[in-house]
Amino acid sequence: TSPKIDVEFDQSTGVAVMRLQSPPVNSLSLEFLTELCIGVEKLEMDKSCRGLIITSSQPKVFSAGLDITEMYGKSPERCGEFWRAVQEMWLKLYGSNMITIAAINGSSPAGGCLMSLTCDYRIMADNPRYSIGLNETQLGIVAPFWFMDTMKNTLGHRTTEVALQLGLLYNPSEALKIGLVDQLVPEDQILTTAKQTMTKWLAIPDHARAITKSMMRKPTIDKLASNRDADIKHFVNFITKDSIQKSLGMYMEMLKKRRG
Ligand code: CO8
Repeated sequence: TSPKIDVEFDQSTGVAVMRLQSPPVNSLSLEFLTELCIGVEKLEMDKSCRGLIITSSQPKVFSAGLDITEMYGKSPERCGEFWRAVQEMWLKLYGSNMITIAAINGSSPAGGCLMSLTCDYRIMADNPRYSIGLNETQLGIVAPFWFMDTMKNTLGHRTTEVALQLGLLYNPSEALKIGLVDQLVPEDQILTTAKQTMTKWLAIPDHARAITKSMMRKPTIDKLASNRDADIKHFVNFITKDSIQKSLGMYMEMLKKRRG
């Protein structure tokens, strides 16, 4: 199968651009997550790489979030393996020493929003058709504590509480207003803006910046890192329940119908 991630590393700037290219909607399957983690790990180990820009090569969509088919009708073992990969992605990105910028050039629900939230800075295309948010409750599922924590660290408690209970998806200007993204630009300027922003962040002594980032995020990361097995068990128990499987099935039907 063709690679789901394209990484272009510019030695002269120390900045890598990672393009998500898993048609149609960059949903996060086990295979996709595994590739993504390997890609990030490689860059992380390369001391000459200081910055990472994440964007999508699919039209209209940054990432549709977790691949729902990975959570529907699968064995508990497979669900567990999948969830470990989701954890791994979050731990790698949220804990990255690199400067990370999300260039959100399309819709970014649920896991796509989570991926954006792990970055240091978010730039979104100002297309009112695009939306971003943690919409889990709309699928009848519950965002795990570390999804919640990541959003809370960005938006604060009150806004997160409302956003999560209602499973709100925000258009770009709403997202900017609540701080879910940091900047809106016309879509064709998203990558140049991300590179310009990166230049500003690169001007700060790397060691001081990276330690500061790590100090800010460590308590949140430790909470999952020291509880991974319990979190997997909890996920598998939850997702394999008949009632939850039924909700997911209905949601997938709705996605397909909406299309026709
Ligand atoms: N997983 C699998 N397939 C998907 C997903 C997905 N997340 N999203 C879309 N698809 C499929 C569609 O079913 C459709 O398939 P088909 O061609 O067979 O009909 C195809 O991709 C294209 O989708 P659309 O026609 O809808 O494409 P659009 O460009 O119109 O819209 C969107 C793109 C906005 C991304 C839209 O597809 C959408 O809203 N998708 C659903 C996104 C979503 O709700 N994701 C939530 C995933 S759950 C998650 O990430 C966190 C779960 C935490 C678990 C906690 C449990 C304890």
